[in-house]
Amino acid sequence: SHSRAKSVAVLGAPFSGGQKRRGVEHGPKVIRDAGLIERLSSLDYSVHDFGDLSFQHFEKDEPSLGVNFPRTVGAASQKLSGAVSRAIGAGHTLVMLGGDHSLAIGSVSGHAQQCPDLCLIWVDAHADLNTPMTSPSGNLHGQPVAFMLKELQDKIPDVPGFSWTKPFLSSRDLVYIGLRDVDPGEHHLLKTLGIQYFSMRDIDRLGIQRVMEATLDHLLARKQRPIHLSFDIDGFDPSLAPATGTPVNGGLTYREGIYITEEIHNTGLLSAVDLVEVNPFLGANREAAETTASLAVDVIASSLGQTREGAHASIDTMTARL
Ligand code: 6HN
Ligand code: MN
Ligand code: MN
Ligand code: MN
Repeated sequence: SHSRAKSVAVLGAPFSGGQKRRGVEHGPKVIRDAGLIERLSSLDYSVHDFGDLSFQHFEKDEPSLGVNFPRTVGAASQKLSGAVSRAIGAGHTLVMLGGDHSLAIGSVSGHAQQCPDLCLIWVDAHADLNTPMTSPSGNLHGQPVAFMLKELQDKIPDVPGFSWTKPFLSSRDLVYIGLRDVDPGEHHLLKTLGIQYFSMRDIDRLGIQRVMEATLDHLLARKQRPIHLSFDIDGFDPSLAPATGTPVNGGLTYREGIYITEEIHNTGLLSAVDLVEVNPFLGANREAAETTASLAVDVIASSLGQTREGAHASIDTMTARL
């Protein structure tokens, strides 16, 4: 008898309160409609679809300290954090479908509850590192990393809705890939904290192969530990991922994006992946939304072992099927 491959938990987070454009709460549905569950099943995972979380609605959620919808976002991330912690604790590899990127406060913290030594790879056009004080928009999807970093503990005020969480990640355990729209306050923090990042210019200069070698070396050379991949679909070029809220020209090619996820899979250490910021209301037409959702499925499948070169079952498995 052959042992079944690992199990994947799929968890939808239909949430948009981290920014102001409606539609991103439909991300989980369009990504499922693009065939996610079937694709993962065909990779020989046992897939546990936990469905979509439902989030508390706050009648009055006035901005506080310049932050928009603080209680709504805080409560959503708290709920997600618990669900992610339970799924990881039950032994699943977690796939979180957003929703906007503020959700990462919940998913990464829930993962860290089970795996305190995790490291974080953040693929994004943006650094999402603003503090409430540096944020140009007040939107929490531009701030999740700041809420995670121990080094920024003193820089985060007591925002209503966030008393449940405290910083849990060291800045040396984080690598960014794909940056090309970084706010001045974020750039200051990247430099003063010495965070490892590879901007699109760095990818132009080094090539994606050396970028991934350096990324994995930075995070894993000292010790092997679980990886959390937080993948914002706007890391891709808008020609590939048009249906997203804050597109920025000059993004990842399809091949660069898939190379990133293939290399992460090949470590054998991927423990959770977020796929966020797919907004089917945006983009020129319905096809734009479908293209973007289908790209999201490719990213997740590749993170979990789908290869471009193809694959075959082991001799043992083939004989067992005869
Ligand atoms: N995202 N840096 C801008 C802000 O509002 O802080 C944009 C953030 C975008 C966030 O794409 O997840
Ligand atoms: Mn982004
Ligand atoms: Mn900007
Ligand atoms: Mn983001």
